[in-house]
Amino acid sequence: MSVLINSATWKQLVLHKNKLDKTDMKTMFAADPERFPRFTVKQKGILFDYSKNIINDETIRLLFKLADDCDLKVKIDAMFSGQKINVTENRAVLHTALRNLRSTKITVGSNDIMPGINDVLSRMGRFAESLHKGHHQGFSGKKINTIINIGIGGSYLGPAMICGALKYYAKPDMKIRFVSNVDGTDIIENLKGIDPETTLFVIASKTFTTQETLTNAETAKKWFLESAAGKNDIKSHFIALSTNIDGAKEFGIDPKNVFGFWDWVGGRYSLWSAVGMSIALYIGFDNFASLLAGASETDEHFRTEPFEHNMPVIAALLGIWYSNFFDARTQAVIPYDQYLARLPEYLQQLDMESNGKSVCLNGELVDYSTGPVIWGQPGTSAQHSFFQLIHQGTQMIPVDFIAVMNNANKPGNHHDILLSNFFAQTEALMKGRNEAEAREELESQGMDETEIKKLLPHKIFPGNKPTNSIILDKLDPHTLGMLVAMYEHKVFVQGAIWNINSFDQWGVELGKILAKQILPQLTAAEDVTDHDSSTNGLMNYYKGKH
Ligand code: G6Q
Repeated sequence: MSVLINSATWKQLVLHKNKLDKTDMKTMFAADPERFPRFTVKQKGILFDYSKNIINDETIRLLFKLADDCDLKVKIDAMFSGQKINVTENRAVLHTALRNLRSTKITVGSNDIMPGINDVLSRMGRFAESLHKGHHQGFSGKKINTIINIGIGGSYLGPAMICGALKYYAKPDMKIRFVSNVDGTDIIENLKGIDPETTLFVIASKTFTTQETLTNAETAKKWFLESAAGKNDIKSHFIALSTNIDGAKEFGIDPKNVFGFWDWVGGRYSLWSAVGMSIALYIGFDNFASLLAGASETDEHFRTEPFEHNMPVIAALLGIWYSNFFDARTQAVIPYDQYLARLPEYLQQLDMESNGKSVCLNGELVDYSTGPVIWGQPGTSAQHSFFQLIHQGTQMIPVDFIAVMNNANKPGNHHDILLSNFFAQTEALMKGRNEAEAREELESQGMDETEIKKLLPHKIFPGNKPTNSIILDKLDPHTLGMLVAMYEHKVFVQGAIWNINSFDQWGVELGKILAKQILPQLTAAEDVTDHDSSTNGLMNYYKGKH
């Protein structure tokens, strides 16, 4: 049995959960009018209400004790100070340094990394400004007005989510598209209607070896050369964001247009690095800097606030509470803001690639659940599809509800309708509807007893479904930076408690290797015989038919 589940605190949490099973949130709310202020944390621009969870003071006390038992504070300091906490890759984890806008010294080994970070940031700022002012032009002298970001995984999801969320802040006339999938449809469809004279291709790849990205980049280069310009024009239409400067040069990108970063920036944590260039080009460098400043504010909050007021710590511990003590296997994130439509998809990678692990730092297999499945869609649309299962299905699904107070677009009373749904859903999930309430409703419709008896079981909602309500004052770059960093640190805390490495991704690396082995066999003349019979059969079927 692992140290974690054998610990006194873990065992106390198991017993405590059994006690809480005898009551419900509705009863706890009725007994305590102060429950909302007691279980709410405010950080400038964000309110985090966790009162609609199956918790009481004792739960929180035990969860904080669990965090202490796991040396959470020490682990937080280790990350921020550049210790090599990514032990399987022997790397520091310092995406927080990328937004250390006060430039306090941070070292990796004996090197202060801040001068390098600041140098890339100012190069990014200069490039973005020169493009926006029309100094950096396309080969025919026209202003660039279209960005095509080519990248996958961490070199795609962060920038795509942020650009979608901050569309309101886009530079006038600037368009952005993202190509990630190696399926040729992705690039072909995204090149439709694009003018090569006014398009900048941003090739984002930490390693600059990723098959999908390089294939798409080559196709883009071919299209660019065929449709217009000469080889010499590549330098004004292709830039690279990468730690592999030589790889980018080899592709043909002008070294002046390669923006570097470092191995201590994990792919899924890279939007704050040069990988954020597409964001800066789309919304302006000042807004990108505000995004960093927002994240930096959450970093300070996370590093310095006691656990009682620490949003990422509380969010993480609640997740542990449900994953490990209620056997909740998934967690939904529902933004009630259309601009945040891609947040769940971004969080899927952040959380599932980080904590989808089953081996502890000491190499032993875990004997408890780790990262849950993360999923979601924007509300209110989601209410009309999968909410049924959250209300009345057999699984417990904790939900993060996210709303924006001052929405940018408020035709008529859309925003009040939107938010009334937000409040109604969290309340309904908590309260449910008991038999008496369901009966009353049916009786008020004039139904006879036989019909009521038939329908009643279907009309009862168990309730007691946990939700967090996160309300942003405004969806601006600063607040978005705060929110995203909050989720990053939540994932970190859970990894720290589960004693896993949240910063490697050997599963992703395996996929990269396997596909490369199979590719040559698809074009070879002879039948494939060296795999299992299913894989051989499928590959030979494909070879014979295409
Ligand atoms: C993220 C992962 C992975 C990575 C992609 C793209 O943490 O490592 O999603 O971002 O595989 O890798 P490159 O940026 O190296 O092309």
